[in-house]
Amino acid sequence: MERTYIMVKPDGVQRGLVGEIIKRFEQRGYQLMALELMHPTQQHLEEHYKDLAGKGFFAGLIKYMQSGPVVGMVWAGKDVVKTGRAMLGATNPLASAPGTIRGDFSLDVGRNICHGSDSVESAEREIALWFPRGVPEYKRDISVHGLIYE
Ligand code: DAT
Ligand code: MG
Repeated sequence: MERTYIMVKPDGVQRGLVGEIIKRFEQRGYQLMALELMHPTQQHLEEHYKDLAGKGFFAGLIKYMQSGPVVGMVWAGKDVVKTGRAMLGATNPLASAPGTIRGDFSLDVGRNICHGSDSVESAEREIALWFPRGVPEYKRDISVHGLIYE
């Protein structure tokens, strides 16, 4: 099963949106594989966002991401990377459609409350970074599985 890394950012945690974000992935039919509230170091965040290291907003992004705990999650299921991004909405919340997480709960690109991996490769890299002890698989009850997948 495809996996993605979803993270509630410090603003989302402070605003009490962790449950709301979990709810949306659960009700869509995705399977929760890992979940942890974490206090990442600056170095860890710089590694997570290393592709953006040259950007003017990088320092501000890292500072914001270190302003409080984050909730990291691994979700699994059909096309979860692309669908997870669609559920999050556009990077800039003002361009996010209502009904998306960012489109329903945020306004500024620098306070967009959640992260989602942008490809299967980056998902696996991010899962290894945030859950270095590994993420064990477990089978969902076959009758539940049959109600979600044909
Ligand atoms: P996404 O989080 O949608 O994958 P990204 O990977 O390009 O977007 O950027 C990571 C985060 O960096 C993004 O969620 C918010 C911040 N960011 C991106 N572009 C920005 C900009 N132009 N100004 C300020 N912050 C920005
Ligand atoms: Mg990104």
